Amino acid sequence: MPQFAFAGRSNVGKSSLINAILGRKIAYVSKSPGKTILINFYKVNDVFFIVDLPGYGYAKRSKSLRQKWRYIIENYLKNANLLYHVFVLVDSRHLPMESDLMFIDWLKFYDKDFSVVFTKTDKSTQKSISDGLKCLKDKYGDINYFLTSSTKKKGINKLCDFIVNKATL
Ligand SMILES: Nc1nc2c(ncn2[C@@H]2O[C@H](COP(=O)(O)OP(=O)(O)O)[C@@H](O)[C@H]2O)c(=O)[nH]1
Ligand SMILES: [Mg+2]
Repeated sequence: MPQFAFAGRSNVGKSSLINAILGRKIAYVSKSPGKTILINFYKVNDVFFIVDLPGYGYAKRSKSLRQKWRYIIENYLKNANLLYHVFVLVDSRHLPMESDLMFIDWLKFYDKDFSVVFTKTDKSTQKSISDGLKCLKDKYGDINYFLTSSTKKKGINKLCDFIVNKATL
């Protein structure tokens, strides 16, 4: 079955977004970020998998944990032939960070299709969103992107439609 992966810095709102997409509280919304480095797979209607990649860029994490993270993610990206698309979550209140750009560079290296998902737009401004978008476009050219708020349930349907379309193509 096709897989759709979600990645982003710890605390970016990944678990909340996955829960909003699934319409259920399955992914663990944490108070202390950066603890898990497991890849979670959620099967949706026997049609596709939502893949929850462990959060990156958590500064307080030890070096050995960061190395484990890298090993797990790179192995997954290298071997996941059924990975149709990767959603890279970026907090819409801030500019994309070095770790976001590094992750996108990896996706390009492994030749994976991706979209950027700006999260927490309910707490953001038009200016910071367009600044973030400009930063990404300057580096990667035209990119596919989504604007979402899990709390306000904004942009979730569009994202779901995109996934279902690709999954059933
Ligand atoms: N305002 C706002 N807060 C959010 C949104 N999504 C997540 N959060 C909050 O951001 C924090 C981290 O969320 P979580 O989903 O656990 O992020 P993860 O570490 O990337 O999985 C939590 O306190 C959430 O309540 C959103 O769309 N809007
Ligand atoms: Mg999480």
